[in-house]
Amino acid sequence: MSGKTTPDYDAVIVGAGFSGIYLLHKLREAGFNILLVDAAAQPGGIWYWNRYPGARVDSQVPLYEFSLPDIWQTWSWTERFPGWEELRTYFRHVCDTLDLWPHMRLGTRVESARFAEKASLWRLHLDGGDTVTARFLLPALGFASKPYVPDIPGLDTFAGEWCHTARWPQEGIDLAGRKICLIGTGASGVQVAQEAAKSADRLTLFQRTPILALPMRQETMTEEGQVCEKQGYPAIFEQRKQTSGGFEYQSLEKSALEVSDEERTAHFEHLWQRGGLKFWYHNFADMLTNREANRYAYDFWRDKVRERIVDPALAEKLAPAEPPHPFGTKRPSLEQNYYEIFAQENVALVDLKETPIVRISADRIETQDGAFDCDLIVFATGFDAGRGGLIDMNITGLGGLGLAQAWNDGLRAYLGMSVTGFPNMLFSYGPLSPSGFANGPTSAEIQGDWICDFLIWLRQGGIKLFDAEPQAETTWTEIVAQAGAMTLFPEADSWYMGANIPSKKRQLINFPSVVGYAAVCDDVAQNAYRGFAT
Ligand code: NA7
Repeated sequence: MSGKTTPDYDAVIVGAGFSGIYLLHKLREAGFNILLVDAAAQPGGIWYWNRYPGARVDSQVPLYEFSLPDIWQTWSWTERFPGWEELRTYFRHVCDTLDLWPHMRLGTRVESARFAEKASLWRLHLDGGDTVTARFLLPALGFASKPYVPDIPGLDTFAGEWCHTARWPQEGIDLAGRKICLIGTGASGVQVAQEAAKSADRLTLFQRTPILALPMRQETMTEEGQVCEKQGYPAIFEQRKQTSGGFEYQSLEKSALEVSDEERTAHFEHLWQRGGLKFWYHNFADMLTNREANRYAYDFWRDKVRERIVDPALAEKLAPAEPPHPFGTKRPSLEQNYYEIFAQENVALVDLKETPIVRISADRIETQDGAFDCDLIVFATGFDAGRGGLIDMNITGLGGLGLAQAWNDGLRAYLGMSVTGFPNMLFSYGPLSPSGFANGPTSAEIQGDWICDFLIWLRQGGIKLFDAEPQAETTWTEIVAQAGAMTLFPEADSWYMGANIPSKKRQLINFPSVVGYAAVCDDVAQNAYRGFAT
């Protein structure tokens, strides 16, 4: 097979989450010969790997679903914020309805991908020994495919069980009666904590930075209710492409500083009562750009949370008087009863800023001032977001350049889709696109449509090779940095800034506007795919 110049497939997609599945559907419709490969045994992407108790999405439906009429007209949800099991079932429904199964190789990991320069095609080595070739390589790995486990001395001596939230065993772990140490209080930590608190003998939560969590306000959904609601879906799907976050709502046009105290508080209260991410995305125009405006939001959040915590010392740890970082510059997760669990006798909070972890031994976690017995350690410690999964795919471009090497000095990518020196490769939902900021399905569809149109354009022109021009790549990378510099995001040590991974370059890893991004991509397409050398 090594000398072949005709590829097995027009394109290989890697990843069966929202972006990969959408691409598969669109490219097949356009008549391309496609293979989709995923290491997971089932479609669902993030919802395959994240199956810890309590794992659920924090963008509500119908925003968090495909806008394809064949899908939403034949599907109804049971909850406004569905859990991982329902999301997995949804993905099976999508694959059944769109007849995607024959084009998918699940349970198969891409071990490496190398661009064969003479033949202008990608050669992929799969685990199990197979090799496949494709004209185009389309990684669609999501931003959170590479879990991060901190390097804590002694983990290898721990005699109990441990796992990362995104590598929860498929057979599950029974939390009842366990002594659980949970490290990390991001979105995943909050969700696990709420579930574990129900039945653990002891749940000890290790917090480095308090999460600024918002009320979810979960709702059950009925089939009859959705019949009526669905009349509004097409407008919602159209609307979500016109916003910065890919939701149906946008930030206000007003500054928090130009309204009266009463008006400001009334708007905060309105958002708080509506629940979900609205307090983050439907707030005043300058909430994420002006410290004073941001401080109003933080103070409102803090006072609301403190109403739910009786012990003042605990309140100071969970909702400090002074903000740990500007509100919303780390992802505010959604909670259901997070602040109440700490009143339970079986739940304790350890503040790692006061007493850092020193080591793990056979049956405990030791901090500077204490030791905490456990038979299960859960790492809810996040991801090497944006780049981790792509680097693990061992992608090699022109001249033997590896992607890890190409990103040595930081992430760079034209339009967040294409890296110079890696011809015929486009990633969807990758770094320097809106991915981590945006509602997943909105971003997946915008990028999926654009990639499909680009491949059609190449086919029409008989073009077999493209590469991002270095200047176009540099300019886009700078545009993302400049967009970040206009916000408060650089002030937080967040995964948005790459600051959660030791040695990762500090830079904003996502573009902060879906609608702005879509406009640039449209403009590039209108101008004969400017910035790509063909
Ligand atoms: P996140 O949001 O990255 O959260 C990771 C958490 O783990 C966070 O509280 C971190 O504290 C903590 N962490 C990370 N490293 C350590 C070490 N070494 N010691 C102690 N604590 C640590 O990941 P999630 O899985 O919760 O959520 C990821 C995204 O999925 C989320 O944003 C949504 O978009 C869905 P820190 O804040 O860095 O001090």
